Parts: sequence; structure tokens; C-alpha cells
Amino acid sequence: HSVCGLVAHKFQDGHQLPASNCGSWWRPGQGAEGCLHAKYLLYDVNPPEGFNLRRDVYIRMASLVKTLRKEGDDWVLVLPPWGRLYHWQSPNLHQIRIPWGEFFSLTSLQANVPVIEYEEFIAENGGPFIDHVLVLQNYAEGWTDGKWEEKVDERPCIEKLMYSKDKHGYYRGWFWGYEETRARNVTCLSAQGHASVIAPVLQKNITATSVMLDRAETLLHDHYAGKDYWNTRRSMVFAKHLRLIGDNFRSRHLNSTDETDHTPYSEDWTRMKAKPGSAKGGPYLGVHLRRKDFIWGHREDVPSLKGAVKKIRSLMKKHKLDKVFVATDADDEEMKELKKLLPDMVRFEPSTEDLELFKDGGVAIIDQWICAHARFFIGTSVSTFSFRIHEEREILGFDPKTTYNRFCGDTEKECEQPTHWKIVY
Ligand SMILES: Nc1nc2c(ncn2[C@@H]2O[C@H](COP(=O)(O)OP(=O)(O)O)[C@@H](O)[C@H]2O)c(=O)[nH]1
Ligand SMILES: *[C@@H]1O[C@H](CO)[C@@H](O)[C@H](O)[C@H]1NC(C)=O
Ligand SMILES: *[C@@H]1O[C@H](CO)[C@@H](O)[C@H](O)[C@H]1NC(C)=O
Ligand SMILES: *[C@@H]1O[C@H](CO)[C@@H](O)[C@H](O)[C@H]1NC(C)=O
Ligand SMILES: [Mg+2]
Repeated sequence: HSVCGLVAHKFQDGHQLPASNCGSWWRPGQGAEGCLHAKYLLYDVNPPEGFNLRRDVYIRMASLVKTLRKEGDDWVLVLPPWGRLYHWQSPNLHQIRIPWGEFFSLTSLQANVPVIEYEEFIAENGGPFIDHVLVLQNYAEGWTDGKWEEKVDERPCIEKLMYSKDKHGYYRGWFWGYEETRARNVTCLSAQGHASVIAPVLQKNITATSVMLDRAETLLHDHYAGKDYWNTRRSMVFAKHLRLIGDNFRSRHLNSTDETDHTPYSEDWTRMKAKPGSAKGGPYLGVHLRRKDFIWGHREDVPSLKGAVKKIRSLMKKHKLDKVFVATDADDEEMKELKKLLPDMVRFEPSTEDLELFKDGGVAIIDQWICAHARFFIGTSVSTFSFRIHEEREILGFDPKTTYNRFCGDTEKECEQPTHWKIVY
């Protein structure tokens, strides 16, 4: 644990947590071991949501913390441990209570907004107690007069509460698999609007030191694809060990290196500013083929495997690429069919030991990293997994024509292609 006070934290906004002199963060009575943040913002997301939408919700929460800090209080964002995700189905793997540091570079995140891991929060806070959980929800009556307005109100809970009182009067709930975590109070809040609409409530109505927003996806982006959005997105640098595995795979199986591909990467995201079009990418087609729940509903914007392979072959020919890297969540049966249709495809298939080490989340990141370095990329309609690859390629400096492409359904008529979101530096 790095309880603040033992380790100096320096944040990009100039604010620094000193190593020994705790200044205003230190509260008497909390022990001499360290200084403390004044206010902790915790959050969680609707359980069925996957990894890549959760990454999007992080951006909204980081923006909220930036707003809260403008008023002067030393708010810090507590990173919700990863786990129990529906798509993480590898057997015999214990995939809960995974800290963010296993997937992302914490120092990179911290250069954008102050963040700490949940276990650091427990240490700083002196125990697994959260003062107040606000369960976010919409308004029971919907939008009145069909008119959109931003608002927040304390309201009775609409859905059955996912928290229950124990015999000591504390609230128990999922809390990322930390069974000993308890909340002192749980109330519901109807909210409609951008993440920062609830800033005044957190600043004025709630006096608690630690506040958790559950169902945080209820709040919208403060300014989608604006400068703050991109700063936060750029700070979400993948953990170095995962990038190294991806780079190794690129060089061994795809003849792809940063030098030959013109994709130099800086460990410090604040120094990354690649010129659009400067990246060339490795000599392979990158494919993200989303299956499972995307085909069960027989959506018309998702192709059959045959249709996808036909498109892959035509793209390889058009761009004179003789290799194709495929990232997919296809089940065993579909995988067999795909291998028959596209025997020469390259895939990242981790050994049992590697899977144990990286877990399903790490393997997905490696897939994304390899797709992000392809000369040409094609993804799946409205998949946030594909969207995160678009952003990564934008950061690396690819020509948008090589990035914002998606498969069309076999019988889809108007196959609208993904939107190009340009980085604001
Ligand atoms: N390794 C790997 N996992 C994938 C791939 N596509 C989907 N998945 C898994 O399925 C999940 C999809 O959920 P999500 O991240 O919400 O993206 P979305 O549902 O496509 O918008 C991912 O987080 C991965 O766990 C893939 O190409 N490679
Ligand atoms: C916050 O406090 C103000 C002023 O006391 C009150 O009008 C408002 O309804 C409160 N909002 C919430 C969400 O509790
Ligand atoms: C819980 O929070 C609500 C809303 O802020 C407040 O009215 C109530 O008094 C709190 N309950 C306890 C036990 O602190
Ligand atoms: C790998 O790429 C380099 C140029 O980037 C090329 O000269 C070389 O022939 C390629 N090797 C193979 C095996 O394709
Ligand atoms: Mg999803």
C-alpha cells in the first residue's frame, strides 16, 4: 500500500501530496502514518456493462472530479476494482478485486486527475467504510413535456435497492467483491444531465467524506470529445507489461515494429502528439469481429461469418496486405467455422499461464493494442471495444480513413460508417 504521506504524489494540476509534511490533508486522530485526502469519490456501474463502456464511464467521473476540485476541496477519485464482468468467462480464473494497475498505468492516470486504488482508499480511510452511497436513477415520470432539462433531486428509489441493512445498521452490497465493505447511508438520486450537474449536491448537500455514486453511467459526458475528454482518454495508457506482450507479438508474427510502422510511443502521454496521418502501421489488416451477444439478437448491422470473411479478403486485396490479425469473442463453434473460412488469419492465443497472468481483461487489451497498430482497421458496428481501438489509433496518428471502418450486415441497406472524433490537445 502506498498510503499518502509515505509516498509523495505530484499531480499535473500542480497539486502535490507531500511525503512528510501533510499540510491541510492531515486530520488529527487518524494516526500519524499519513495525510489524507479531504474527500473521496467512489463509483460503480450497472453490473451487465462490459469493460469498454466502463472505461467510458471513467472519463465521465474524472471530469466530475475535475469540476469538484475547482471549488478547492481535495477530491480524489477511487478506482472501482474490476471483476465479475459478464464477458470474462475463462474457467478456473478468479477474476474479482482486480486493481486498475493490472490493466492501466497508474502514473499516467494520475497525471490527469488524482486517483487511488480501492485498497489505498481503505488504508487512508482507516477501514472499509463508505459514508454515503447515492444510487443514481432517472426520473420516474420521464422527461416532463418531452423537454430536456438538467436536474438532480433526492427521490424514492425506483428499483429494488441492491443494498440491505445488516444487524448493526450498516448497508451491505456488492462493493466489487469486498465483503467487509459497508456503507453508512444509501439514498437514491434522480439525475438527468451531464456528470457535473451533481457537483453542487456533492459540494453542498452531502457533508460526508466518502461518497459513492452507483449506476454512474446514468450521468452523461460533460463534453464528449472535448479537450478534457481527450486528456482523460489519453491518460488511460495501457499497463506496460500488456503493451510489451502486444509489441512482441507484432514483431514476431506480423513484421510490425514502431520504427518501421512510424508509431513511436511515449511513456508520458502528455508528450504524445502524433500528426494525423503520420502513422503507417504494420503490414496487416486489423479486424475486430464482435460476436456472442451481438449476433444473438440477429442484429442487421452485424455480418455472418461468411460475409465478414468476404469483406476481409476484399480489404486485404485492396490494401495489398497479405496478413490479417483477428480479434474476436466468437465462441468455439464459430471459431471453428472462422478458421475454415480464413485459415491464414493470425490471432493472439495466450497460453494457460499467460491467461492466468493477464486475465480476460488483459488479453482483450493486447488484442486492442495489436488492432490499434494495423495499417488498416475494420471493427464492428456500435461496439465500444471497437470504439476504444478507434481512439487508440487516433492517439497514434493514423489517417482516419484507415480507422473509422466497420462491417456491414449481410442485408444492411444503409451502412453508416463510424464517426471520426478528432483529438483536441
Ligand atoms: N479478447 C477479446 N475479447 C473480446 C473481443 N471482443 C469482445 N471481447 C470481450 O467481450 C467484452 C465486450 O464488452 P464491451 O467491452 O462492453 O464491448 P461491447 O459490448 O462490444 O461494446 C469485452 O470487454 C471483452 O471481454 C475481442 O476481440 N477479443
Ligand atoms: C440541496 O440543497 C438545496 C438547498 O438546501 C435544496 O434546495 C435541494 O433540493 C437539495 N438537493 C438535493 C438533491 O438534495
Ligand atoms: C441519509 O442521507 C439522507 C439524505 O442525505 C439524510 O436525510 C438522512 O438523515 C441520512 N441518514 C442517516 C442515518 O444518516
Ligand atoms: C518486414 O518488413 C520489412 C520492411 O518494413 C521488409 O523489408 C521485410 O522484407 C519484411 N519481412 C518479411 C518477412 O516480410
Ligand atoms: Mg457491452
